[in-house]
Amino acid sequence: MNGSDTEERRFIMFAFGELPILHIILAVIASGDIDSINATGQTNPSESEEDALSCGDGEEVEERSLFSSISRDALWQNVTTGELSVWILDGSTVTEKKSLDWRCGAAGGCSDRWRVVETAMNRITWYDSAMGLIQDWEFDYLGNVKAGAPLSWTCSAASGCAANWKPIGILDYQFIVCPPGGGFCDYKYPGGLLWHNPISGELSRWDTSGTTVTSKTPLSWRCGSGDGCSQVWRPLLTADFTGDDYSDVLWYNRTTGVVSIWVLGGSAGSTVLRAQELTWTCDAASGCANAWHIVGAMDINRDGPLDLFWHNETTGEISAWLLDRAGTVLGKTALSWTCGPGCSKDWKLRGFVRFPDPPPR
Ligand SMILES: [Ca+2]
Ligand SMILES: [Ca+2]
Repeated sequence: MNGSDTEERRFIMFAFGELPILHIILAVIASGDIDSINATGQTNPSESEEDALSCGDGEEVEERSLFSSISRDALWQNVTTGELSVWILDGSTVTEKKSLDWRCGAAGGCSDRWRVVETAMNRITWYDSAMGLIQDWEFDYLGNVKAGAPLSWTCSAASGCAANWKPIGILDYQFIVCPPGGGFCDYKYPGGLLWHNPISGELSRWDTSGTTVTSKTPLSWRCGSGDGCSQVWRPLLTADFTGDDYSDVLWYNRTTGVVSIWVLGGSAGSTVLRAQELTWTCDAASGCANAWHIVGAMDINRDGPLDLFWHNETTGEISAWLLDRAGTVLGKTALSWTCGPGCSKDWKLRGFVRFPDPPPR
């Protein structure tokens, strides 16, 4: 990002900050498709709710690294009941849990269709592979959820797209405006969404402006089945591990246990500059890869670089590898609460969010 981009985006942000932007968003919420991920049927918040949620002048957060460090709470989904619950974290200490008022579970078929692609701040990005929709939920300090409009492009089963392409994560979050009273934050805006085709090996970023997809750009490297890459490597998530505001792609080879980060850059954030391996591994031979799986990235020790989180569903432990920006694992730390067999059967850790603070009294 260069200086002129920064200024332009800041201008756009403040211009929108003076408008009742959520009214605009709510006016274009798609109708029927939201029902499938909204067990309470609240597809259309009342006018009074819209008023309460409108963004006014806000706090500006522009650094991706800061953005990452403030997504600090753990989001859980109960795949049976659909409940969404957030562990509020103070460092590695879980202080309490809070619930969202919408659900997505097996009842009604929601969790069969919709899966979480990304979590960040007070936002959950879902993908419905049947209809091909990418759609956000946002929640406020009370856990009240509203759905945004879906992206303008889809990747559906009917078109054949969903059989070949998988969404990996959001790219290049830039600006966030949060109202001072703890309402919904406004994003200016995810720069894109990364897809992977494990057959052809292509990775493609949809470049987005708001919820409009403006173009698509292939990454400069591939990982497909022809050379055996996609049989052993899985792209698990996108996040900025190097602290340069460009999202990177995290890959895991559970056989060898190697975790590798494709460091992205270039003018469009689509050039793979290098692959950076972490200094610790979690392989199959030692039993590690069977016991542990990667659940997200978040800066738990507040030193800037993101840390990589793993969940052991047998012991219940949720443990982070503490990273620097060169891929060195400096140590590990575990959350104070666990989710073992009685819990992990139904509850899945989907990533990290920031539960908004309540308004000042
Ligand atoms: Ca980066
Ligand atoms: Ca850290």
